[in-house]
Amino acid sequence: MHCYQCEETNNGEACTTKGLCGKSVSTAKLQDQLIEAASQLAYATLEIGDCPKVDDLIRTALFATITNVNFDNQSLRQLFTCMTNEIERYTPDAIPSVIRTDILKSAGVLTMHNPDRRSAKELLIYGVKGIAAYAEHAAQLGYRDSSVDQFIRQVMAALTTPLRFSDLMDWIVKAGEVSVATMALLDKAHRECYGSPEISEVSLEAGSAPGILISGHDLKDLAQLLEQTKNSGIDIYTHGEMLPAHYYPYFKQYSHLKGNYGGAWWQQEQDFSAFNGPILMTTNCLVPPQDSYEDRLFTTGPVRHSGLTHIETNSAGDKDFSALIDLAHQCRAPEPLETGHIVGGFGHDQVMALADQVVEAVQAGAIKRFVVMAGCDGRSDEREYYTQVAEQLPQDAVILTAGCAKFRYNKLDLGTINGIPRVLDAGQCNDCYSLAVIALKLQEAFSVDSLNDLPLSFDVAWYEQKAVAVLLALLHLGVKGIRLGPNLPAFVTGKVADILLNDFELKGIGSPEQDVEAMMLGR
Ligand code: FS2
Ligand code: SF4
Repeated sequence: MHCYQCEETNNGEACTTKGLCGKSVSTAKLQDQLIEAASQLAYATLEIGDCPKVDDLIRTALFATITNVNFDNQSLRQLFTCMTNEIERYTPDAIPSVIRTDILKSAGVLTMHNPDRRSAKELLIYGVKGIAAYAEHAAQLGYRDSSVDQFIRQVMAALTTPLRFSDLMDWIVKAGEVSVATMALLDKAHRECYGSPEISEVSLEAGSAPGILISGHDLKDLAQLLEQTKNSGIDIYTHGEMLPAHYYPYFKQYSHLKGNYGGAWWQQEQDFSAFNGPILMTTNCLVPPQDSYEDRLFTTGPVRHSGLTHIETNSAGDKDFSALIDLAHQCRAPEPLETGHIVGGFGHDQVMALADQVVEAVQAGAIKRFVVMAGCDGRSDEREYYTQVAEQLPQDAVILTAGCAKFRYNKLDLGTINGIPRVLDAGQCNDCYSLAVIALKLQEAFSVDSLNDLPLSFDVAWYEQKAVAVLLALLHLGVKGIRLGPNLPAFVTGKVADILLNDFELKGIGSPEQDVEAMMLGR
């Protein structure tokens, strides 16, 4: 086992015995094999043109290997068998046992010996995993972009061939472009299905009826759960990355969508224990469950853990949540954790509706700087940095956020500027796309040549591979000088680090005081 794909990797180097996320050696091995099988399948099918079945399989395999998604060896083995069967179908002359031996031999990070090429290869794979996850969410809603699927297949196929360092860097650059396109596709899917996010108050209070808690990123699962629990006497609460669902007009028709419960993903052990009712995890981030709520925790979609009940999709593409609903009727109401509400819903359409106000506030000097503090949250105490930055930014700075990073500061009372809240939450991590659209609109409004000429700083928190896709997207858009923390990726080393740090001026974080001062000076 050599896994260093997330920010919490052991000692900032690699998890080699057991993941800090809970991933076992055997799971890590199966996931490495799935990545290799995805490459081989991509290679075998490169010439067949559009093939949703193959693309779905490759996306599913990539998504299953993202941090905190799949801890279930049995399902990983099944997926591996599906992939090898498909490879055999498209390479009828090959001997099946040879295909499998090849995959097992080539799987794993350390099979690439050259450290620079290894770093570039892993950066590329992690970016593609993030792209695959966002593309999968869009596909679930019926939105596909064959150029995204083609890219995933081409890049995975290319990884089976001997690539030079410069080839890998070219693919990485292209991945940034495709990442923007994929997030745009998902943004379109979400807005067309559920309306454009709008300013919304989200309650943090627990009601007296039993509830079901839904976490992860999949809005379609939420839509089906809300429909199936209408008039049932059960309240629905969102957790973690499902919080932004409250910003969509579509979900407001359901009065039993009660509010948001708890904090970011890594706080789920305490939040799920206190919730008392059933919990549905629709995607990452799953933490291996505690006994106190294991029998109330269900998974669906890409997320799985041995011992947990998994809700499958039926042939009509629907899911039956009656097991959760029946259980909810037998459970107590959630323990109250918090009071009050939070405000969010600043997707690009909503911010553009406020554009005149925003531009006026900048021109009048009431807003001096925008600081993008999007990304992920995580367990480490170092992430307190983001709370302190939010607190220490002067009153004329506005924070633009998306992703679960916001849980470090979205409940602070940071006030407003001319009626505009100082924390503008666009939504989930994929809604970083909204932040890019907003930045591009600001560039237009202020007639500057580049995003880097705007009063805009980036202080991004990362944790898993969707954040890598977002980072590549920002680099593709020409953003320079991004602060990335709390620690730079362990997989970024040697020549890759040189390019990111020198050409893109990527930097690590310092102390909150230093960084706030530097950002306000545009550095
Ligand atoms: Fe947060 Fe976790 Fe959103 Fe990441 S809930 S770190 O996988 O996808 O952001
Ligand atoms: Fe370690 Fe992160 Fe890999 Fe889990 S995903 S094994 S914590 S590096």
